[in-house]
Amino acid sequence: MKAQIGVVGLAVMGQNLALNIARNGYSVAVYNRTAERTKKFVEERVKAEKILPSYDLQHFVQSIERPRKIILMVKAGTPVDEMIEELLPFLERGDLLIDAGNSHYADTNRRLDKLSEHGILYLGTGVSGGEYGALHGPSIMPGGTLQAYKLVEDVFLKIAAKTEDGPCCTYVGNRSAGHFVKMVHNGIEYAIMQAISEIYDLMRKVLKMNSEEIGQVFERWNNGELSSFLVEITYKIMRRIDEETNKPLVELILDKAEQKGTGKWTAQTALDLGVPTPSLSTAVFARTISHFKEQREQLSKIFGEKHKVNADKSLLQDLEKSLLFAVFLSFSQGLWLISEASVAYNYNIDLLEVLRIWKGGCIIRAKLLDFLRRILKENPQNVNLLASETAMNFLKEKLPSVLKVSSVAREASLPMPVLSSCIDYLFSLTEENLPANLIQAQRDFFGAHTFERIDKEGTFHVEWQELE
Ligand code: NBP
Repeated sequence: MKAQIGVVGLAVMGQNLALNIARNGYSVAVYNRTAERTKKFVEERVKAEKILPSYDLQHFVQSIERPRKIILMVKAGTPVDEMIEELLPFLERGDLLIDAGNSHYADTNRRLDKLSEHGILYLGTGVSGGEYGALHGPSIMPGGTLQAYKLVEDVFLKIAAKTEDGPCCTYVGNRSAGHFVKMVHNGIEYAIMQAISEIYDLMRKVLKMNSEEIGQVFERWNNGELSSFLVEITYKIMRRIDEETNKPLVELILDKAEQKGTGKWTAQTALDLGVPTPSLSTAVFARTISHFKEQREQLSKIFGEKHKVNADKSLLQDLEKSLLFAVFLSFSQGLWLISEASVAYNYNIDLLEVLRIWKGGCIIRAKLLDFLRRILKENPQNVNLLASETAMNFLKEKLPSVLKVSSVAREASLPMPVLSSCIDYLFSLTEENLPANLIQAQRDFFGAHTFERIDKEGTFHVEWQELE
């Protein structure tokens, strides 16, 4: 008997995805570069599932029915290229490779072109939800040709998370559209995580709340408009007690945030495409700054006392609104980026569908997505959600609270990079006249870069200084 699908790479994601597929009734061939990992997986986790392990790549490929569908769940970067190189001699025209890791979208385009020369189909597929999602239902974002997607549509729809709006999987678009959308998903994830952390910081340092109290607030918020996976895990984190010390574990964790690259790629891409995503980008810098622990320790001594400000728990309702404000603007910046990329790269992405498949399974799933979809439905061509009156009213209603929180944070010398960037983003985009006229004059002064005028057509340059 041949397997209906194959999975290469049996680390956390690959194992759970293979089990998910098998538990949905498919037979799955599995292979991992290091045989030991495959053995352990089969011994410890496989029960009644139809999982066929292989310890030889040729045997693995030949154990899958044609046209073969093979999911790569290996580390992003060169491992994907190396795996493709190794698989290629055993593949036949019409077979399909699915890269389900967090590959850079430019790599996906390159691989797609190379494989198409060999008649091999390729789907760059974003998968979100961590190991739990991979096992119980992730959000799946496949991109490539529709023909390739159709070969695995039934599997993907079955294994994906389900919401009242259907399975959290859709054909995202052409070429690397799936990996692009997953990249921006992660960029938004960085910003929301940072915003939550900023609110937490103010609660503990200014409102002097302990982790248990903070957890209670996040739990309450999770029952309201802020209901989301990231708020849910935050209150659960607040409650976890370290067995050794009997202290809240979060208080014992070193404040250095790691990153694997998708947030940075989002920021780089936004700069390349000229789309403003300040909150997504600043969230990456916030992680970078967190790494300078020693310097921060030294400089905090030089700076002196902080956090002395009068504020009471009535600020909590302002914090809730501030977080909603930041989450909304993080999503809207990410969506604008996807929308511009869709045009620039001919992805043909349906943003409403993207928001629908983010509703379940993925890390940024949130109740707010229904509101975003409502706004987008008012005008599906809208690249910038702020153009909607509904969105603007939502933000303006939150603004007094946001400004209050920002002012308390400033007075306490507490950094809130994402919240601050969201305020400036809103104020900048709603400012008819920005001081960019002065920047243009400065550029022309020292570099003869020219400028346009508001009172007549054309490009102008003046001699600002006498050259000897
Ligand atoms: P890792 O990203 O840690 O990768 C480990 C896997 O890659 C192992 O199976 C390893 O095989 C294999 N591998 C490596 Br490393 N180099 C290889 C090579 N040159 N040839 C073949 N195989 C190679 O695993 P993961 O955390 O399961 O993530 C898999 C993908 O999914 C990544 O792209 C990741 O970014 C993405 N992702 C992860 C999560 C998550 O929560 N972890 C969530 C969403 C997406 P070995 O056993 O022989 O070393």
